[in-house]
Formats: sequence, structure tokens, C-alpha cells
Amino acid sequence: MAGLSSEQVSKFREEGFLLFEDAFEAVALEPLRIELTQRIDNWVEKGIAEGLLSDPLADLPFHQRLSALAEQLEHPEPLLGQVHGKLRTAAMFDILTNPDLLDVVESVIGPEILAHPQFNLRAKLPHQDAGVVPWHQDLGYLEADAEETFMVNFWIPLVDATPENGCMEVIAGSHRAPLIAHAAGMGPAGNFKGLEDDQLPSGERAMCPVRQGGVVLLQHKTIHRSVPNVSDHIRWSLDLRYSDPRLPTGRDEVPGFIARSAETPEQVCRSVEQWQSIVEASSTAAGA
Ligand SMILES: O=C(O)CCC(=O)C(=O)O
Repeated sequence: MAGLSSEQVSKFREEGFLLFEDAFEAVALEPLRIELTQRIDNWVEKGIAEGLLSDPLADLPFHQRLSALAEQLEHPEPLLGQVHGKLRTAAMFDILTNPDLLDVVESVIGPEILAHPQFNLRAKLPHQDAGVVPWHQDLGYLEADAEETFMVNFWIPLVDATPENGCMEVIAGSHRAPLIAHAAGMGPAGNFKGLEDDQLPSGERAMCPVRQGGVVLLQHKTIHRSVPNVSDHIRWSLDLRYSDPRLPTGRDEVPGFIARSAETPEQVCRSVEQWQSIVEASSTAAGA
């Protein structure tokens, strides 16, 4: 197991975040990019047939095509919705169970690992307020019973992330704060929960540019935000979380899946189909 060195684990525990370049092989992101391109192609084919679009812009690169397509559309939301949020697909499953990432988690919380139900794919379009996430703790988006659950949160760029294209910014040491009350209607578009300036603790504000294959590690009480994307391209990213399966996730209504376990290896989820059926079984049980 590679994972983090003991110095990196101490730094992560002490500062509440860690910038870790070359955490995994950047090529591992390629199947997801292919899957996303396929989803965009499928929607565009339908959009052209329905007269919503005229040009598929198929020659544009991954980091430019989606925003150029969105500009052609009167209502881009259905297209953007195809490549946003909680995609339970084969490529997403492969990233969530990437052994290099799980080794990082194991070096912090040990070998019992739940892929947490809260995860996101984000296409942060240039010059759009709606993608700018204000200062918050991830715990502010979860039930408070997860306050004592140590989470290892990965922020993973699918294109090199920079202050210009909207990378993450973190307040060092802010993970020592308790859960702070988050207000609705925050961020430049008023579409996120977040913290007011006078609620922010002092502490160094660290901008976190990171290349593909690198990650920003956060804890669930670490205060962080993403800055505006003022570049000419899309800042694609994933945010994934892991915790101990025996502890509350703060998302009781949606299950995660066991990604690694020394104690109960037979319970490890082995395929995207199994992941999908865990989620379906839980929503059927909730509706019963
Ligand atoms: O990717 C972003 O812009 C924000 C991500 C974030 O705040 C999070 O993962 O909690």
C-alpha cells in the first residue's frame, strides 16, 4: 500500500487539508472523460434532431465543448444535467474504487472504508456565477450526527485546476471549528448554503491549484470554497468522500457502498451494477 507518508497524515490532521500531487495515474480519469463525452454526444444528437441545436461542435476539446454547446441553447440545463452530480456509472465506480485513492484513505482512517453517498461531478463553466461555491464546511450539507465521523474528502480535477479557472481555496486549521450554522441563498448566484464572512475563523487562506492526477484532501469541517472561473475553459472536477462504514454518514436516506474492508471483505461492493442495486434497494425500502 502506498498511501500517504506519516508526515503527510500528520499535516492533513493538523491543517485540515493536504495538497497531494501525483496521488494516482492521471490516465485513470480517461474512461470518465470518454463516458462524459458519450453522454454529451447522445444528448446533442437528440438536440439536433429536435431542432434545439445546429452544430455538434464535435471538434472542440473536452475542456471547451460543453460551454460552447450551452451557449447555443436557450435552455442549457437539460444538457448540463447530463454531466452533473451523482452519476452512478462504470467510470465513476472505477474512480471511487481506485486502489491508489483507497490507499490514501486507508493511511488516514484504516482499512474499513465506505465510499460516502455524498459525491459530485462538476462542470464549472467559465464566467458563470452558479458554479461558484461559497465558504462552507461539507458537514453543513450533512446531518449533524456525522460531526464526529472522520471523513477523507477528495477534490479531484479532470483538467489542471488553477486560481484562474476556479480551483479550491481553504482556511488552514479551520477543521478544528465545530459545525457552524450555514445560511441558504449564499454564493454569487444565491444557489448554495454557506457561511457569512463574520463566521469565518482566522487562519491562512490557501489557494489549492492542482494538476490532473493530483488531489486536494479535505476534512468534513474544513472551511473551503471555490473561486470564480475567469478562464476560457471548463473546470471539470469530482468531489468524493470516504468514511468508516460503522459511523454515521450524515446522509441516512442514501447509502454509500463498502469500497474496502479487512473485517468483512465479502461485503465489499465489486461492480457498478451492485452499487446501483444497493441504492435502488434502499429507495424501494424507503418507499415501502
Ligand atoms: O468544486 C467546487 O467548485 C466546489 C467543491 C466543494 O466545495 C466541495 O467539494 O465541497
